[in-house]
Amino acid sequence: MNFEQRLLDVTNAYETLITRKNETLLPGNGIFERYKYPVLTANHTPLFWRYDMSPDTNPYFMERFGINGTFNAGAMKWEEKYLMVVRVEGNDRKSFFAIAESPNGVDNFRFWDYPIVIPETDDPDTNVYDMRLTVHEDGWIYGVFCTERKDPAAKLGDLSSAVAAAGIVRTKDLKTWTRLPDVISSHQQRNVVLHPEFVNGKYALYTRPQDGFIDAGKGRGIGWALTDDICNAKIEEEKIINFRYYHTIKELKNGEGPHPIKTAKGWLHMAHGVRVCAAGLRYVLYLYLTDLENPEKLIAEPAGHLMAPVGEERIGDVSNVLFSNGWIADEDGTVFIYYASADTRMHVAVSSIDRLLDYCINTAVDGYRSATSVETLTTLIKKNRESGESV
Ligand code: M1P
Repeated sequence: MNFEQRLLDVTNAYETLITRKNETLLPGNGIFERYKYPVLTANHTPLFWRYDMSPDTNPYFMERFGINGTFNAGAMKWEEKYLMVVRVEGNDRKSFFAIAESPNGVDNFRFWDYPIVIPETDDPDTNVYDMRLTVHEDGWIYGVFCTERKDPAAKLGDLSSAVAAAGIVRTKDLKTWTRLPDVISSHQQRNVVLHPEFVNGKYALYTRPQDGFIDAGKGRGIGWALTDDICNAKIEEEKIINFRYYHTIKELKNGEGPHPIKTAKGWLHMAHGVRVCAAGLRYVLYLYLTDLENPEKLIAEPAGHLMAPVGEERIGDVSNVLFSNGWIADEDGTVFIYYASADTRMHVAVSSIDRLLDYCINTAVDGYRSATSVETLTTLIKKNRESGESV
């Protein structure tokens, strides 16, 4: 095998992939538009991460550091570029964070040269993932992520049980990140998100209390907690603001996505809901709206999911999963929803604040019974039939 030829072939394939123009999939459902191609895959990671580029030490030009997936990315706008802080997972199953940027938000994402260095605490993290970015009104950019460590109480021979907690880093330049102490909580925590504004002079956190590493257990949904000091964050009083319900898309568990977007009609939230079925866990995305003055007060929640996995999105390392912890609202109201499929790759869907609010406010709520769904549908059919507007 010829080193030079492989280098050329692999480089050409990489450049073709990275510069491929993305295409909107029309007509869509009117609420958002999906795009044809994933915006990030393992193959988008730089060749100089995966290959030793020297013919002397890598004569076969083979991968030396395999990348398994690029998913669950936080997102923000930075110097007119669309940025994702991506969960990159190596073939060794360890996740780390790396930034990828695009000039337009839908294609041409390129990784920065180096991954983010997350300083460790005295209790080193085994795995870190799913960072939510918050540009807080205190002037810092925060990254709140899940830090996972082996369960010290695991039985002998149990090499799976783990403990999840919320880690926090902050930065002003996205290059140097300072680690703050992990959030103190009496529960395991994942999907902790920092609200961008002070509430009653305090930092506000969206939480997800869980009894075990996977199970929400008695945790009844997405929580809300205030803390005085983000440098010693503590979840004391935790109020559930978005509940799980029997026979819904979130009967097993749910979790806040990125921090909510502030709109004229309230805080617009995206979250994931999980149910269990014969095929395993099914993760979908849903929206809800809370009050502008009291972000913990629910004011609207359409029934069911906004997005569920379709086509290729259904397949991957953890099939049947859509997960989102990043979105960007442009000044003109365009919303870029960055979502991962099957713990494998990143996609984008585009909508607008107006459309997402319309969806949130004017879609019927869940009546929790088949009969109430039939009532909702019948009302719509009658309206269309009687107005003569149906085709
Ligand atoms: O594998 C699906 C998801 O499982 C977990 O989600 P949750 O926090 O709701 O339990 C996380 O590990 C997430 O990263 C992953 O995508």
